[in-house]
Amino acid sequence: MSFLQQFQQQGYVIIDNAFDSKDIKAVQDALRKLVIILNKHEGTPVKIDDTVSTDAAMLALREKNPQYLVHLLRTLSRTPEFFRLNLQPNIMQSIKTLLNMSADIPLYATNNGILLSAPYADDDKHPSNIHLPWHSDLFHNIPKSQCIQIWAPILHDASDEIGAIVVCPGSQNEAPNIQKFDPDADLFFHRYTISDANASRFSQVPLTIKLGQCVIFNSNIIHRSGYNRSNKIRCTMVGVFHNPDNQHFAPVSVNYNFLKQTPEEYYYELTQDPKALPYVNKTQ
Ligand SMILES: O=C(O)CCC(=O)C(=O)O
Ligand SMILES: [Fe+2]
Repeated sequence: MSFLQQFQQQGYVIIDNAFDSKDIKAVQDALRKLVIILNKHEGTPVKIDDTVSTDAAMLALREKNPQYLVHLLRTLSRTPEFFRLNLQPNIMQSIKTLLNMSADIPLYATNNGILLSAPYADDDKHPSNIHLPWHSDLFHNIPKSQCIQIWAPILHDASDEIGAIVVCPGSQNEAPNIQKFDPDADLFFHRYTISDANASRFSQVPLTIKLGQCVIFNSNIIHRSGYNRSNKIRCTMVGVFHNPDNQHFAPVSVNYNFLKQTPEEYYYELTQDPKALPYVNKTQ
């Protein structure tokens, strides 16, 4: 079966040697440096020397405050080291081939970032512990856009133990009809989900891929996070790429959520202007 046929039938393909190993190492080194910097600004730092793995350091910081992992994943997601890895030319080329785009049309990227998942705990719904239930990304996307997603591990191989992404091959045409909408669900953990009963009508395949491999998948395919049963942090790179040469395409604007102080709070701190008071203590 050709690359294109597999994508059309199964809804995903796995690319071998998708990344330059130097580029993966650069992201891993950047993550470690960011952990050390974050720890330096913590009032009572944890011990991080050469004998302490990046996982152990992240878990120790998370123990103090789960929000530290959110700080880390958001910071790493906007580093040049991450962008270089996320936008590897050969992955971009494969995406254009799968979207039947000519090479000179630029792709448009959304949702590009890093997800961190601590060892799985049933009751933990903090964004430092991403564990997504069965879903497709049809409604977490620019409506009707012609697009495609990537997924790759960047710290450890995506083993069964650490929780490889699980997909339902061939489900990409069914997913639009079976989404459940929960307006109260945290957007981070998906507002549109698919029931276990619907997912179990398909085979469920964990994509246990190695560091250096990358999955490209149809946004409509039914998938979920794997359970992280290890004592490590699962670190995943994701991204969605759109064909802008499509009548339904429209770019998005992004609202920033400020993790510490908001600009209005800072303005109030400096000026005590009462007009800004209603906006104080709104930090998410
Ligand atoms: O990495 C994960 O756990 C899930 C990622 C996912 O659902 C996605 O990339 O669309
Ligand atoms: Fe997803």
